[in-house]
Amino acid sequence: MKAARSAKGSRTGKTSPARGAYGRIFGALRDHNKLFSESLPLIASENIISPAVREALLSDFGNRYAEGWPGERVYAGCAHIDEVEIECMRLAKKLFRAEFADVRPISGVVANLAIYSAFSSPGDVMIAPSIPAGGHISHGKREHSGTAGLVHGLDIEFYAFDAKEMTIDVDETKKRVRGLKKAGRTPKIAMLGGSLFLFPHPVAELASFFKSHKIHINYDAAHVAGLIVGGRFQDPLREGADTMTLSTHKTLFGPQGGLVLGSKGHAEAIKRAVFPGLTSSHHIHHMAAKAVAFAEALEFGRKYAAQVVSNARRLAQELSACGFHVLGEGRGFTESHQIAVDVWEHADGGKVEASLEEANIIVNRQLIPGDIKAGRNYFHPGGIRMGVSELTRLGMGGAEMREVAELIRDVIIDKKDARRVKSAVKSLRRDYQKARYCFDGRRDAYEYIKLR
Ligand code: DSN
Repeated sequence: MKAARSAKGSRTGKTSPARGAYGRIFGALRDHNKLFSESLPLIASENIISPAVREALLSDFGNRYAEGWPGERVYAGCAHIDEVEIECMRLAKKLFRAEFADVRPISGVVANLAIYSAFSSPGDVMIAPSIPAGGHISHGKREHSGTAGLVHGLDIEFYAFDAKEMTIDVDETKKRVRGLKKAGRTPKIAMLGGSLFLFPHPVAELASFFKSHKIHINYDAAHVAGLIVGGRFQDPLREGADTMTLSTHKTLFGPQGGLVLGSKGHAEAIKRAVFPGLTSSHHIHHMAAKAVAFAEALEFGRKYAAQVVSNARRLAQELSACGFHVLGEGRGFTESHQIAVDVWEHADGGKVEASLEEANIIVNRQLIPGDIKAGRNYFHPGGIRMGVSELTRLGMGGAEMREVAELIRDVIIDKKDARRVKSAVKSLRRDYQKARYCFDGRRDAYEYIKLR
């Protein structure tokens, strides 16, 4: 009793600073879960995990090291870790129909760095999408603190982008690469895929051209991996990509983590890059949780991906009907989980993001094609981006997408009081509290689980 009291604070009953901080941390964690259970989470790079994936994340694997490859670890105690990691690799290869999978990268950025390290040297050129054309920060230039330039010393050139079609311009890109070759700067890597990603990239159209220039083709599937698995997007490894990188938690079923896929011929270079190059601990609890998420994707991925794409298209149509300028209209707005809206006529993307947040609608501002030329920057860009992966995982369908579009209109176009919209958001969310498309959905998705 005495010990318990002194752990809490002094005999005067005052709370110690440490105990106060401890309490505040748990308070914020609980509040966060509650906030997300009452919001419309529309960040395109996020999703909710199942109770089973959460359970794996809490396992003792998170306290261990397993450097190396299953069966060749440099630590003892790895028998069960090996068992799970072998299963995890088997599931990843099956899902993506790949000969080789390295499940150890701890994020999509680390997965991309593994490709840069394995297939290029500092000073080499990489061609990639610019940020307003959908590129990810890990594909970026040194002067923008992009990972490829800053960390691996790659010299980045951008694809030509067709803003009307919202995809890479094949003919102009070929011209650019020929020009680079003439200047003695043939790219070593072509990075396809990215972060603002409405329509498939022209992998098949560019693959033989790149291969004739001995350019390694990597496809960053971070955003669309779950759609690829579900057969609802393109199939980059069949279309000519040499390797594929991804994060495991956007349209896949989480947890946060990375993955590299390729053929047997790429295996040794990638393995060396991942360990010891880029990881010591590969966050083994995350690896176990990836294995669980991959099993869920194998079982439920096709149904889920079909609903995601259908929801995204419906939300885009409803937003357009509400008066928003939704990008990609000529192509039906989207073929992925994402929707991009040019909001400049209402306010800059940063302000729109903040106004929606007041009503518990969570989106992110987005640089869109034309923004840089117009002098806009990331804090005040012309667009916002939304994704429907999480709402779909919660079981929402077309009718709910219409309600979501109308709530966004209420805030941004009709300028209704955010508090009234927030209460409508909360009531829409009331019936959608469990992660669907999983084996065991007993607990609510955002339930705060107290172990103390
Ligand atoms: N930056 C994240 C995004 O696309 O939202 C992903 O890493």
